[in-house]
Amino acid sequence: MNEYLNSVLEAVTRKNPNEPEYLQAVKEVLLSVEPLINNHPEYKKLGILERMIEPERIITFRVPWVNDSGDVIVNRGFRVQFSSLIGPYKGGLRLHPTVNQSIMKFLGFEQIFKNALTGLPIGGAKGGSDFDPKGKSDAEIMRFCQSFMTELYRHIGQDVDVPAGDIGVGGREIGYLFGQYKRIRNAYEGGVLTGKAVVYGGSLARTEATGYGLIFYVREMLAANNNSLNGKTVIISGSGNVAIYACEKAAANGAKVVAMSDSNGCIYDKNGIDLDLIKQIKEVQRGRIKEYLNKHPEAEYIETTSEDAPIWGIKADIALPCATQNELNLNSAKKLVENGVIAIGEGANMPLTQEATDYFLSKGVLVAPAKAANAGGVATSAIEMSQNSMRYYYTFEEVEAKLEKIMINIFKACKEQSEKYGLKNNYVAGANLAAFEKLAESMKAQGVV
Ligand code: NDP
Ligand code: 2IT
Repeated sequence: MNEYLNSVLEAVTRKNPNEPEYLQAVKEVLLSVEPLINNHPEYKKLGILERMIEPERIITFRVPWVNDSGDVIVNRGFRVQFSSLIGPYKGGLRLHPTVNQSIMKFLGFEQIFKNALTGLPIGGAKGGSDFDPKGKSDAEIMRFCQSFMTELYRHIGQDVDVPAGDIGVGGREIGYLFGQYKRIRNAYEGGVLTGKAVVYGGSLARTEATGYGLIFYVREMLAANNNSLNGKTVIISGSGNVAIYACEKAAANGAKVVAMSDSNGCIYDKNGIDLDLIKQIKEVQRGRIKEYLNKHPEAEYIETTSEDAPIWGIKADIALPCATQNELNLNSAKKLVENGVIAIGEGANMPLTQEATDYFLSKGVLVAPAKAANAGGVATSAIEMSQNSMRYYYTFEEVEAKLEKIMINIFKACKEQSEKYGLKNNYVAGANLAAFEKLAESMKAQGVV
C-alpha cells in the first residue's frame, strides 16, 4: 500500500479501535484500490476515500418489548445509513445476538460497493438488533418487530431508506415490520421494505434471488476458466435463505451438494442433500439441522466444537460459505485446498478471513467475492422496488431473467477490472475496483457533501 493509503488506514484504525470487522472490510478495499488511486491523483485532494469510509449517519435506539412471561426486555437497535450517493439507502436488517456497531458498519460499508455493482439506483445501509430470534414465539417476534419499527419508521421511506432481510429476518419479520410501518404512516408505501410476501406487494423470486444469483455468478466464473458446475461436488455452509436456494440452483446446474450446516454443526450426505427435507426443517419447523438424521440415518452429523467449522473438512470441488462473517479461516482454507477445492463462492458477507482469501488466491483457487457474488438479493430487492413504483408485477421468469443478466454483467465487470490492472483471476480486487470507480466518480460529480 502507498503512503496515502497507509495514512488513511492508520486514521480509520485510530478512530475505530473496537471495530475489528469494520476495519477488516475497509482494509480489504484499501488493499485493492491502489492502482485506481494512482491513476486518479484528484481522489486524494477530494477526500474520496475519507468520505467513502465515514458513514453518512448512524442511528442507535432502544427497543423495549414484552416477552410471553410478561417481562420487559430491552434490545439495542441500529441503522447505519452509509451512503446515499447513487440511490436511497438500501440494505438488510440482521437479528442476531452478535450484532454490534462494528458488524453493522462492515455490512453497511460492503453494501455500498455491492449495490453499485448491481447497476441499479440504490445506496448502502445496514441495520438490525442484538435480539436473538431463536426459541421466540411468533407473538414475541411480532412484539419485537413492532417496537423496532416504532422507532425506525421516522428514519426510513421508499425514497429515503429501504430495509430488507438478512440473518434472522425473513418473510415473517418483514410482514410484521411492514404492518407496523403502514399503521403508523397511515399510508401504503409498498417500496419502503423489500422481501415482502408476494400477496401484499413482494416480488416473485426475491426469496430465491441471493442463492440463485450466487450460482449464476459461480457458473460464469467457472465458464471463464473453462470449467462448469456439472458433476461437481459442492459443500454449502448455513441452511438459511441464501444456503437453501444456492443448493437448489447448484443441483439444477448438475452439481451434487453433499453438506450443509447451522451454527451447531453440519450434515454430510454423500448421496446428495435432500433439500425438501432441509426446507421443511428450516423454513417450516424452524428446527436444527441435526434433525436431518431422523429421516436419513445414513447421513453423518458433525458437531461444531471450535472456530474451525467441521464442514470445511469435507472433500469438495466447490465450497460456498453462506452463513456468516469470518466463518472460513486459514486452517479451513488449507484443508479445502488439500482436498482439491477449485472454487469458492461467498454467499455470506465477508465469510472468508483476509488470510483465507489470500491463501486461496495464492493457490490459484477461484474466489467469487461476496460484494459481487451475493448481490443478486439486493438487485432483486431493487426490482421489487421498481415493481412497487409501477404498481405492477413481473412473472417469476421475468424476474429471474433480469437477475441472471445482472449477475452476468457483474461478473464481466469484475473480470474486466482484474484484467485491466493485470490481476489475473483476482475477482476480489476486480469487484472492489469496479465498484470504487463508479462511487468515486459519483462523488466527484456531486460536490463536497
Ligand atoms: P438466515 O438467517 O436465513 O440463515 C443464516 C444461516 O447461517 C443459518 O443456517 C444460521 O445457523 C447460520 N449462522 C448464522 N450465524 C452463524 C454463526 N455465527 N455461526 C455459524 N452459523 C451461523 O440468513 P441468510 O441466509 O439470509 O444470510 C446468510 C448470509 O448471507 C449472511 O452473511 C447475510 O449477511 C448474507 N446475505 C444475505 C442476503 C439475503 O438476501 N438474505 C443477501 C446477501 C447476503 P443458525 O440457525 O444455527 O443460527
Ligand atoms: O446483504 C445483503 O445484500 C442483504 N441482506 C439483502 C439486502 C436487500 O436490501 O435486499
